[in-house]
Amino acid sequence: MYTQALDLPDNAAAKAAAPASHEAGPMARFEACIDADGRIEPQDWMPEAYRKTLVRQISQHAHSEIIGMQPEGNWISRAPSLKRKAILIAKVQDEGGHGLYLYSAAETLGTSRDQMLDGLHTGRAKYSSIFNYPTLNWADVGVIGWLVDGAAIMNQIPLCRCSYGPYARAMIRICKEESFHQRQGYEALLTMMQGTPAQRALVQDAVNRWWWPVLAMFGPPDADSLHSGQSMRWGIKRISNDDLRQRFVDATVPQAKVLGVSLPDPDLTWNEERQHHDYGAIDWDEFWSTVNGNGPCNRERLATRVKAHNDGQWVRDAALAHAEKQQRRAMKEAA
Ligand code: BYC
Repeated sequence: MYTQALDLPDNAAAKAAAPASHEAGPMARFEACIDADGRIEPQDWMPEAYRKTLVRQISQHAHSEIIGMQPEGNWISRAPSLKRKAILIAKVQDEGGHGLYLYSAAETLGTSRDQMLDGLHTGRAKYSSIFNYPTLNWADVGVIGWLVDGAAIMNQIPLCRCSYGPYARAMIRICKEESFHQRQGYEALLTMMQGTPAQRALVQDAVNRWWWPVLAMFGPPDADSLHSGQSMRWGIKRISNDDLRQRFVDATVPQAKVLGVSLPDPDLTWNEERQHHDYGAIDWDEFWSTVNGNGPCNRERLATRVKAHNDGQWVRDAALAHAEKQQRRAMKEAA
């Protein structure tokens, strides 16, 4: 359904194409590797700005995954059947796992997990705007799968070809899991749409509330996107915010038809000349207000996260004490 190719370039060939170390400085080798579509690995030299951009994007991404556990996690105890509960638990656990792969990928750039979490907990670091919206009814869980995970896959498949190796490799597994998430959401909604008029109304209500925040999730328009130009030159981002948004709209319109819901945009029409759908204006003031901490659930999300972290302190203390004990025992045996 979201079919940008997953083909990966031949890294050995790209590295071989880079000038040998005696011929060129590290910057020239880095640029040659990027130009040849190769992978930069943690031990390779890289410009500080490239490192900083990656830490920013990967840590924001990791924060989004773990904060993203909350809106759906709120429904685990209220899932309508054992089957739906089991699926939802697995999905929310997957999001936690994605956060862990991503923190690990960011750590290879020399920033510790503690530093990254401190940024999140003190409100200095960003996470995706979308997770600051509430999940008001059960259909919201299906709509998050269909639209939020659908948007995430659209954005993340190109990241499987990101120039930084550890991030690209983490994204391959994440995208496979996101694909399951998207399908389970769509299937849950199809089931509700075959139910009672009240169930259909819940789905339509959820679609009406999530549609515009999901479109904003791809980030500001290209003309206002601070980082896109440089990130695309470095092969971190492969497709611009607006192009991904357009691909998402084009992929989602037929899915909405099959589902039997309307999308809440009177300006949504097929443009024969462009061979794409036109769509209405996104409320960027609302987006920036949410990104800057004033969305409907920002304070609640952050407070829940900080509390979970503090409540888990004893687990980290116990794990450290256990590791120290094992190390002492190993040293005693070796002596
Ligand atoms: N929300 O120059 P731009 C998931 C910020 S998790 C908040 O275009 P860039 C899932 C941006 O950070 C989904 N902030 O930036 C989990 C920048 O601010 P800073 C998360 C946003 O980096 C659980 C400023 O706006 N996905 O799928 O080139 C359950 C200017 O933007 C947002 C990722 O993180 C936003 N929506 O492009 C279900 C994917 N958009 O840093 C699902 C990886 C923009 O200068 N990230 N900003 O302070 C990316 O692909 C890119 O970072 C973005 C932004 C497309 C998000």
